[in-house]
Parts: sequence; structure tokens; C-alpha cells
Amino acid sequence: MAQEQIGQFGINHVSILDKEGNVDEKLASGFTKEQLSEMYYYMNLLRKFDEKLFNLQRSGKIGTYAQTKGQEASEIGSGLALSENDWFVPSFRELGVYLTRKVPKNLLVQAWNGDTRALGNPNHSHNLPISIPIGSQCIHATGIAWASQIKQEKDVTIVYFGEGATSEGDFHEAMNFAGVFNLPIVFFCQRNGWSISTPTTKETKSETIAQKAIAYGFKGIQVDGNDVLAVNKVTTQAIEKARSGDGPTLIESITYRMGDHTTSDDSMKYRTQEEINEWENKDPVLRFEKYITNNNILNEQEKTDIHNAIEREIQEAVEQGLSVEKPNPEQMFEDVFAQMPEMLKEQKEELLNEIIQMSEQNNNGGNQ
Ligand SMILES: Cc1ncc(C[n+]2csc(CCOP(=O)(O)OP(=O)(O)O)c2C)c(N)n1
Repeated sequence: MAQEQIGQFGINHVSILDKEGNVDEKLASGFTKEQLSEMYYYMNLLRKFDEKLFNLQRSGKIGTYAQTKGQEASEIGSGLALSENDWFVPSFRELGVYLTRKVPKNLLVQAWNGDTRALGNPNHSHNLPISIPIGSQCIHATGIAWASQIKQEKDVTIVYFGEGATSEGDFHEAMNFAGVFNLPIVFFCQRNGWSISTPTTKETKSETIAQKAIAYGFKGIQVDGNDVLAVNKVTTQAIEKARSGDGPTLIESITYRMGDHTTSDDSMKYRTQEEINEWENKDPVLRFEKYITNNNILNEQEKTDIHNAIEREIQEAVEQGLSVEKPNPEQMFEDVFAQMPEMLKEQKEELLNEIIQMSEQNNNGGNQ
């Protein structure tokens, strides 16, 4: 029996900022003041907007909400690496990427209030709506990237998902196809520790998520997802690689979901306060704040101006988003298929009949 090693595979982990806000100067050089200010604005906007949406749910003003707290660096660092025409394919926890894509904030309030008109592609922008079925958006993203390749367009597609999605067939089919066709796509896994109550260690036996790319013939890379500079650098490189025709990358962004899974969850039933405290020490927003302050990138006045602008913008977005007239229930059947299939037509009819019956009952009740 003869044995020889026919391949050797490894995964790199990238970080630039440590948790005290100190940087690896060699890796940090190259970011301009403008870029760093933009990151500072978006990281803080996301933290504040997320808090606001959470409070709106708690006060009964919007429906179920999925917090992004803790994932600011992962979302802002990657979102800012995209060009306007790139395709953004989210799951449901990418509020920060929507912000960097300049989707109006009032529409985001509206969307989390259950209004399907809000993110239904009103301007034919390259930002897809929130996707709830875990992993299914990976297939859509691969299809979009394939279309860009066939049309010889230079747009890159980025698809976001949690590590839970990597247990779904859809993720593997999308990755395989992307590898075989060398598609212009970046798979961005926000590995945030938990898939509702399932920890990452029960999700996969793999040491890293990034190594799953090796099986499909392309590069996987791991990044400190609480380090906005590292995430931005790694994502920029992956996007450039895809744009120049060198195919897909899988990015594993290691971060932590500091809040509950959604406002319907109570994470204290399955994780400890010690674990949360440990990650609070690596808070991406505070870490970046230390870097910005210690290196005098922004002075106190500049920071105050940014925070005041954020407060104002959120206030306006909430006022506008909540004052929109409620959609007609039929609306949720629109914009799904170009031609509505029979099954959906029947469901729509059934709903309309139920609404008529309910309103008749209410009217009768009111007359008694
Ligand atoms: C196909 C499918 N199965 C189950 C669910 C229920 N579900 C909603 S969120 C979730 C966990 C997702 O975890 P992960 O992909 O890691 O993303 P995270 O919530 O951590 O951002 C599950 C199982 C679903 N939405 N879709």
C-alpha cells in the first residue's frame, strides 16, 4: 500500500483591532479618515437604530424584531465593502447592511412592522428583501451571480446567513454551483454563536465554517467579526477577487448575538450570563470607539455631531415609518410571482372571504 499526501488545506484567521482598540499598524494603514468616520457613523447608527426598533416592539408599536446587537462590525465592515451595483442578498439579521446600502430608514421601520411593500424592491435596487426561510437565499444569490456572469456584468453578489444555515441543503447546493461555475459571489456567514437555542458546536463538527469552502473548490477565510477594520479588509478582497473573475469566497465572520434570537425568545433559558459578559468585553462598537478616540481620528465635537445626527435621523425615520397607512392584506400576495399561481390565487380568495366574514360579524356585534 502506498500513501502520499495529494493536497494540503488551511484556513487563515484575520484580525486587525484588539479588544483594547490597539491595531496592527501594518494591516490598519490604508484606511482614510473619511472611511473611518463613515464606519463610526454606521456602527453607532446601527447600535442606536437596533435599540430603537427593540423598544418599539416592546411598547407594542411594531411586530417581532430580530436584534443585531453585537454584530455591528460584521455588518458595517462588510456592507461598506460593496459597490452600489453589487447585489445584496440578506437573511433577516442584516439591518446594518441595509443601512450601508442607503435604504431609507423609514422603510426599514415599515418592514419590521410587517409591511411587505417596504423592501419590495421599489426602485429596482440591488437589495433583496428580508428572507425568513433559513438558507434559501443562498440559492437565489447563486442564481443572481450566474445571471451577472452570463450577462458579462461586473456586479458581485454577497449573500448573508447565520451558521445555522450551513446545516441546510440549500447552502451546500449554492456553494457547489458557485464553485463549479466560478461565479462572482461572496458567501458571508455571520457565525454568532447560536441558532436560536442550538450552539455552533451542535450545528457542525467542523472546526471552522470557512473550511466548508474547500470541499467546493474555493477559498474560505475566517475573520474576527467584532473587528470592523478586519471585516472590511477581508470582504473588500473577496469582492475584488470575484469582480476580477477569480470566483467565490466563503467568509466566516466570528461574532456574537448579544440579544435574544428575536423579541419572542428568552435566551437565558439556554445560555449563561457569564457567556454574554465575556462577549460584552469584545463589544465591537466600544472597541472601535477606543480606537477612534485613542488615535484622535475624530475629536469630541465631531463625535457629538455624529451622535446628534443619528438621534435626529432615527426620530424622523420612526415618525415616517409608523405613520404610513396600513397595507391592504392582499398586498402580501403581490410581487412574489410575475404570474400568480393558482394555489396562491385560492389562498388570496380565501383570505378575502374571511376578512368579509369577520367584518360582517363585527358589524352585527356592533348592532346588538
Ligand atoms: C427552513 C427553516 N427552518 C427553520 C426555521 C426557523 N428558524 C428561524 S431562525 C432559525 C435559526 C437560524 O440560525 P442562524 O442561521 O444561525 O441565524 P441567526 O438567527 O443566528 O442569525 C430557525 C431554525 C426557518 N425560519 N426556516
